[in-house]
Amino acid sequence: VISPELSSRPVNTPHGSHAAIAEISAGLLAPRAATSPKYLYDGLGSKLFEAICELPEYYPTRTEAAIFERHGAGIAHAVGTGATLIDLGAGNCAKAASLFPLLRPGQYVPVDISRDFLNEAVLRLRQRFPEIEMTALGLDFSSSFELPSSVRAERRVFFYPGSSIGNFAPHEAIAFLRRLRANEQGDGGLLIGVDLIKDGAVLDAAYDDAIGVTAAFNLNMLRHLNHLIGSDFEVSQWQHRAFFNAEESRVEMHLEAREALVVTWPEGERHHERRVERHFARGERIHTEDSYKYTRRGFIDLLQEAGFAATHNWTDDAEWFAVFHARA
Ligand code: AVJ
Repeated sequence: VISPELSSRPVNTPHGSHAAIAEISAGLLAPRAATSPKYLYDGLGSKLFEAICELPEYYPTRTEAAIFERHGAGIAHAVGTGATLIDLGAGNCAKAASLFPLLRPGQYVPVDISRDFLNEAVLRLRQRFPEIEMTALGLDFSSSFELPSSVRAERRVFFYPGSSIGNFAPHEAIAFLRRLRANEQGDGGLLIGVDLIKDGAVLDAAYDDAIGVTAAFNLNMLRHLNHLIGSDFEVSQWQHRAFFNAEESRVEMHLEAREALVVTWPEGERHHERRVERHFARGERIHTEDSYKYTRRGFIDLLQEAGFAATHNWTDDAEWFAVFHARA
């Protein structure tokens, strides 16, 4: 299912790639420890995120689905049928699949860092839609990516739902969208879901739900890091924190040390026996995710900065979420 040139990328350790290990290690050693939110998504993390999308507090998934439901005809008219639909962060592919009857893509290209999870989803999807050519790509598209030649060049429409764009700071989002525009080659487009600024209490609850699914999702990153870099995080020593930071217009997620503690991991490939030590004071945090929120006007401006000209957008009655379509 995963194209061979991408599935055989070098992974030289039993755990993560060297680049990932170096990135994680540097982030943990920084004075304000931080990790990339992409490490939230191992197999269990992807399942916990699916569960988050079912929570009453987590409004983005269902609000976005309602927008697609209500404005489907207008959205399909803007996007056009027969496109090469490139689904960034496809996960279980459910969102794109619900649009297939409307958009009738010529080729479907789901891309996700959680490769095995994606593979399973695509196996099921092929049985439901045998008429659609599917090319699954198990890769991390956040830094840089080149689409293999198996992805059709004509009418590339990038589908980036769920406000995943919120994981980028605005200047990074502009750079990322510029790259998409370059890959899209002029005759395609971008269909993107964006979470809007709203009452802080609604945002706080969405990222700190009553039954603790988001807490489990955040804490699971520690297990994933232990697997990737051989660290010895003890999950019970950490606590989930999430809150809306209005000045920065973002929800922040952190893991907070419940007590003074030490985490260690192997120094590098040549020094398996030497371990790096990172001391955390009680209350000290690891910043694990930012989720930026926009106004509709603010996101149109951002799309224009990224070089997109014609844009349409659709929203729900409460204006909690918006879907944008943009062309070069
Ligand atoms: C997948 C990045 C859109 O920011 O809302 C959900 C991830 N984090 N709950 C988001 C997430 C905590 C989600 N994105």
